[in-house]
Amino acid sequence: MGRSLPPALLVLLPVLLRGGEASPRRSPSLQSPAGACGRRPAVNELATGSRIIGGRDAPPGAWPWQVSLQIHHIPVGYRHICGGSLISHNLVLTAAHCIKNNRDPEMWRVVIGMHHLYKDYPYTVKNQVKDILIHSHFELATNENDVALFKLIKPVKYNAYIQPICLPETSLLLTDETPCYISGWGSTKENGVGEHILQEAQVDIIPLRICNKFDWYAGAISLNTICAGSASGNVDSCQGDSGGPLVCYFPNASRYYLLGITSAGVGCGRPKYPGLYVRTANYRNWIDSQLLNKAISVNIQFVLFFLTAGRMLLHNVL
Ligand code: 4AZ
Repeated sequence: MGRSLPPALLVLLPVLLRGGEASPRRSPSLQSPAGACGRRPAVNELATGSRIIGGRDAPPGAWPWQVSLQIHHIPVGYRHICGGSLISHNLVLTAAHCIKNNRDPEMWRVVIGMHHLYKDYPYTVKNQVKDILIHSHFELATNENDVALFKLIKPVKYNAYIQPICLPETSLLLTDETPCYISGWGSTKENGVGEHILQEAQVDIIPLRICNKFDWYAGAISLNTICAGSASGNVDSCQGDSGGPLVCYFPNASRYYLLGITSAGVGCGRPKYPGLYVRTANYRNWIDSQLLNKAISVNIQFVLFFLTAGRMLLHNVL
């Protein structure tokens, strides 16, 4: 005669089979095309302007996906280390090299909706970090696959100063007229100090055939990288801007997309050595798979927990 399952386990069975709340039943894709991303509710006009290095103070709310990644130092408190981009309520995309000295999520915090690094605004959110996911093929020596995700402990609510950036599909087509921008609190000159007010600058996207010329980067730049800045070097990102966004505005969608992650470069503001940005579109699969892996591992933990609980229950009942 077969044994019937105890009622507690019967109640839990549908949850077990479905995988629990922690498991998304649909694909883990972050953003629906109609979802809120890439918009700047606090700033109506399209950013224009000056051509970080060669930048200017950004108006408050101009780059609502820009975050500051900070590490706690005793006794000074939190210090800005790198930039990052909010891509959903609880995920920030950044550069893996930002985490090279400290992989412990407890040492970090993410500050979102900020303008001046040392001023608090009513809309600013300071969030602790639950998990840091680094690309498994990240190479510190070459900065290859310089991509990482910070998962926040508490999902952040969007407001006019806190918005996610859209992630590009490979199909996004850039033209010479597509306006692209960088932003960050990094140095305004090589070996300089960081800025307190968020800086912005319009950059040119420089084709790889130019960027790889023998007197530029001499063939060292791969298809996973975007070169951006200016040939003369008067517009560039620098130390402290790393991990932050390179975004472009697509009028057909009326949205900004995260084309790149500030990653590296030879010095800052040097002619023929523009800034190097991780080509985000090439990492869509990695980002989605990270979320899927996490969902599966949470699911397995969930199933194991209830199997153990079920066995204990059976043991006690029979
Ligand atoms: C850095 O050290 C860094 N000029 C960021 C950007 C660039 C160079 C260095 C690009 O974080």
